[in-house]
Order: sequence, then C-alpha cells, then structure tokens
Amino acid sequence: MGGLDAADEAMKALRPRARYSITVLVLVLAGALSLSAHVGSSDVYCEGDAGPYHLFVTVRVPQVIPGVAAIQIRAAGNDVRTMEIVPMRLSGAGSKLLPTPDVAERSKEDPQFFTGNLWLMEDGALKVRVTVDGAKGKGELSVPVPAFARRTLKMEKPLGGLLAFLMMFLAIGIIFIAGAAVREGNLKPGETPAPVRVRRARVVMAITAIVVAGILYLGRAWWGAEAGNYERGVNFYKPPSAETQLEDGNRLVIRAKGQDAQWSKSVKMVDVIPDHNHLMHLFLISAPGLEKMWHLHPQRTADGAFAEDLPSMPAGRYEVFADIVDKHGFPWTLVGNVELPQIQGKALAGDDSSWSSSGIAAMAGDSNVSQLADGGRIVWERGNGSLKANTPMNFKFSVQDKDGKPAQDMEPYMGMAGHAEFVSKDMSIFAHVHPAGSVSMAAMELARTAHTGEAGELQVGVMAMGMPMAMPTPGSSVPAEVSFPYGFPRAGDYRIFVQIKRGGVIETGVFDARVE
Ligand SMILES: [Cu+2]
Repeated sequence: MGGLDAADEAMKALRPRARYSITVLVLVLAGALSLSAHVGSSDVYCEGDAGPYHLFVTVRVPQVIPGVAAIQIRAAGNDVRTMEIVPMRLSGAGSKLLPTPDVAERSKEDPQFFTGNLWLMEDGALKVRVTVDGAKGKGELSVPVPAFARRTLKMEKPLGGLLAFLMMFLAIGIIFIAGAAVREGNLKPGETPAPVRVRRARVVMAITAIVVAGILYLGRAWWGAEAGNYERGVNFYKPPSAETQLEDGNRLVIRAKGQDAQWSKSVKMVDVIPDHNHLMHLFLISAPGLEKMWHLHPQRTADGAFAEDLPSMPAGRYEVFADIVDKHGFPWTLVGNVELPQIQGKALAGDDSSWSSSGIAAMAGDSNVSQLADGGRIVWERGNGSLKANTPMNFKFSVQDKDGKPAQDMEPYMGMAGHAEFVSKDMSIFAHVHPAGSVSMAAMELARTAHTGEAGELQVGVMAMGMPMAMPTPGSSVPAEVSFPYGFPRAGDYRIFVQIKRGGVIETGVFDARVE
C-alpha cells in the first residue's frame, strides 16, 4: 500500500483534530433531516448478496462526521441467524484492520428486518461490511458509503447559555480560590490574615485573572480554528462545479472545480477510475422542464479536463451532471449548467443515448407507463400506495414488446440490466442508480476486492474490465424486468429516466413521481 499519499494528507488536514468539540455538536443534534449530495441524495441504498443471503441495505449517512449512521437491512429469506455490521475504509490500509463489529438487532415485528447504529469517525470513502451467519453458513457483503459532513450544526441557545454560565463560574471561581489560597492558606482557624497577605492575595488574583483571560482567549481561537477547519471540510465535499466551454462548434469541454481550494489537490482527474466502462458519465438535461436528456461519455484530455463531441442538439439551457469516481472510490457529481446554441453534431454511438419528450412534455405528477419508439413500452410496477420520502423502495420496471409481452431481446447496457436517473423537478436532486443500488459500481468493486484480498492492490485496469456481481455478462439473457433499490431524499416532484438496451438499441423510459 505504501502508506498514505498526498491526497490522504490533504484530506486529513481538513479533518478537525479534536473530536470532542464536534462530539458536543453531534450530541446537540436532534432529529436529523436529510439533504444534499449524490447531488442532494446522500443515503446509500444497496441490494446484493452476502454469500447465500440476499440483502437490501440502507445506510442513513449522518449530517456531521463523526456521527452516527443508521443501518437498516432486510434479508430476502428467513434463514439468517445473526448479522454483524462494521464500518471500515473502502480500500487501502484501513480496509484490512478489523474493528469489533456490532450486532445488528432483529426486529421483533419483522424477523427478516435488522437495524443497527454505527459511528462513522472519518470522512471519505468508507464501507459498511455486513457479515451474515445462518442456516446456509456465513456470508459477507461490503456496502460502499461516501461519508462527509454536510453542514455545521449550530449550538442550541439553552445549551450555549448553560455552557457559558459554567465557564464563567469556573473562571471566576478559580480566581477566588487562588486569592483565598494565598490569603488564608495556612492560617489557624479564627485568625485574621495580615495586611501583607491580603495585598499578596490581590496581586495573585490579578495575575490569575490575566492567565484565565489568556486561556479563554486561546480557547476561543482554538475553537474558531476547529470550526473553520470543519467548515472547510463541509465545503470540500459540496458537489464540485462543472465548468463548461464549447469549442469548435460542438466540442464540449468540462473542467471540475471544487468548492474548496484543496479539492483539486486531493481529487486529481488523472487518477479518476472507470465506473461501468467509462471515466465520466455526463448527463445533460434540458431546463426547465426536463423534456430532453442526453447520457454521454466524455473522454479525458491530456490537461485533466473531459471533452465530448456533442451529438445534434437543439439550442437551449441544459443542467450538467457529470459523475466521476476518484481513486479512493469516492463518487463525485460535478454540477453546472450550460447555454448551448443549436448543435450540428455526429450521430449517437456506443453507449451514448438520448431521450426527448413526444407528447408527455410537462411533468405529469404521476405516471407509470412509458411508450417506446418501436411500439414497446416500459411499465413501472409501482403499486397503489403513495410514494414516501426517505423510504427504501425497490423500483421495478417491466419491459414489454409491441404485443405487450415481456421483451425477449433485452441486452446488458454497460454491463447491467439497466441504469436509472432520479431527478427532482428543480434539479437539486440527481442520483444515478443501478440494479445494485445508489452506490457507484467502481466503489462496489473496490469494496469487494479489498475484503476478499483477491486483488490486494487496486487493480484499476482489471476493474474496468471485470464486471461486479450485479452485472450480467454480455450474451447471458437479461430478464425483461429491471429493478433499482433507492429512496427519494425528500418530498416533491421527480422524473425517473430508466435506460435499457434491446436488440442493440438503447431505450429510455420516463416516469413522473409525486413524493410525499
Ligand atoms: Cu449507469
């Protein structure tokens, strides 16, 4: 492994050293509300196999780090005896050291449902390792968790008041104690202190007061520095901006710019690793209205930017979401927008795809059928209940041919049965999700190889080719039903783009969802 590298050092520098001050802030946290980051979607939803046991794992990532992550695990079968959970670094030295795992508690009402709380002490690319023991022996599943502080919690007024009062009480108390010690320290009971002692006591009290004031001043500066550090950490993990530039009429160049100056030193574009076949997944979504969408795969340029020769596109304003995964397995989504003129470009090729509305332009509130160009359709098996925010769900879609029968010509698209993008109407939430969940496939692969030891070092080349377990290999038959584990981070209107491949053609189904 060769120890920590420069990027790790830079990340460390951002991390507050004293955990205590932050811990106090954590304790003040009452009722975590969830906002911000895949973009706006920080909870982790993952479906996978721990050996013979099929699990649906939800990790509610805390808003502050260190903080407590709530873990919920549903086992598909009822043959699980015990379940243990433990947080670790995704890869590198920390991924091989084993802290003592916690036992996940089985729900009394629902014996297939397990919950637990884990302290996440560090930010960055972590994973939660789930170990299952049961009727079919042992199994293990590692779920990548991007951990980062999303905001600084303000101290509540009553607690602040109480702490200020205690501080003043101690500060003034120590001055009087010092004075009393000098004045009356070795007097016999009932004796009055000599005037010289009284005078000396006053001098000592004055000196103590100056020292105490000095300590308070330094303490305040220390607290300020810690808070500043923490604040920089929060900025560090905010979605970086995608700075775009159009060259030669149709070449879109994208540069990443972090919200913190340290970001570009830590996350180097030359180190970005491929995630399901591509270094970058670029989404251009027409704004407002989400009536058109392009899913493209720009190439990295020699100077650390990414560039794509755009296909023909109408003029307009587009929101830019560009997914990359850094070398630690941490997923970043660059966010921006661009005003494009009418583009005369090449035809779509390879894994690139696009969708534009024909008829169902406006977001419909709720919909469950999406017509495809060849007469087939995709149906969202959404059930009758209303959609609730922050609820783990399995989004099931069945693909039908023009006769309404399950499609027989399904093929893997970038190694998987499907890709889904969940986008809120105001585009403040964007999540690119797969049948294995909201985690990046590259991180999933890092997590897997790190614990089996089968790769040892990060074998980026192998990872680019080797498909993780959730990916069917080309040639194998892909079922006509695809599902995505996910949960909407908050109430509102969403558009879901479901992308599959049939008979060599990439098709996009579009669904609207109103979430309560
Ligand atoms: Cu994808």
